[in-house]
Amino acid sequence: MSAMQQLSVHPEVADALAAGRPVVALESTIISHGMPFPQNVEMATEVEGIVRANGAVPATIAVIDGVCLVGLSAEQLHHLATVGGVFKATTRDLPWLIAAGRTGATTVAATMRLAALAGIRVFATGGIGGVHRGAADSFDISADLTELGITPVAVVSAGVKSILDIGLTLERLETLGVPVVVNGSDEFPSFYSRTSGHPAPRRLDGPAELARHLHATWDQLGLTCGISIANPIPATDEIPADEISAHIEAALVDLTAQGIEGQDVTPFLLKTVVERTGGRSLVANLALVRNNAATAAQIAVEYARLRA
Ligand code: PSU
Ligand code: MN
Repeated sequence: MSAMQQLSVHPEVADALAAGRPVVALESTIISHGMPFPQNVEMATEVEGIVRANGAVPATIAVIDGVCLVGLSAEQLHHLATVGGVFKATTRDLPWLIAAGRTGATTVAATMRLAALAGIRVFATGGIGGVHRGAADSFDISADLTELGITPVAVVSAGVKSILDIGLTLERLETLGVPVVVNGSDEFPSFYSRTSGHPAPRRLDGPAELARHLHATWDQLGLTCGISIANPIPATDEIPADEISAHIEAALVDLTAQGIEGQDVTPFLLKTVVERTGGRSLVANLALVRNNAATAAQIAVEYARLRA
């Protein structure tokens, strides 16, 4: 059985791909483990609309009852946002979800892999995983980075949250051969803030230039890696780095105190930061996801033009 047979591609998405029209993949861990209900389902629905308004077809990716879905119906999206016991799934979890017939929300890594299998090249999310602080002892490095090294999908994010070690994450991406390009800024952004103290590894300005990078990477050079596109949060929505850092430090203390480990680490930190900022971080999170969805759709439109 081929990989494609375990993949259920929504007809609208399949039609767009067959015709070479732009499609943008969206992840589902942000829905089930990244934001509380009902903001999660509102965000997911709104973001699909933003992708459409910018000329591309949205394809939210998840696994329901062992079937890998590329493009969800409104009912499936609501199911995923509300039902209990949804597994957080990275790439290595996909075979288990299929074999056991279970339901899982896909991380950046698993979403990239399923998107690539379906033929989707552009993906919008909030933030990517990376090298955790203290990774020298915990070895905790997100499989998102591994996937970026081997799977040809461009991931538009707002950079890396300082719950992670941003400098080590950038080092790891360099080692893995992943291009890291910041859209319209000379500094790598840190999710809530436009700044991080780390310079942009590379900079390009706007969707047309970014689409040329996708074209050069895959079509002209034949590289097989992913691309990390960091899209800084709009200035009007940002939370200054020094304001958010106290909350992040406190969340990290909570993490250690409660002995949270493994794949629960990132969801715990995301939830704790939301609680500690009294929801302010959620407002910024929503704003940057909207911004990334628009940018990703514009890149997908320009890239489809280059390949036509
Ligand atoms: N960072 C965020 N928001 C998120 C995530 C990370 O700011 O929702 C989610 C994404 O799905 C990402 C995953 O792929 O967490 C990474 O988890 P881990 O660190 O366990 O690899
Ligand atoms: Mn981890």
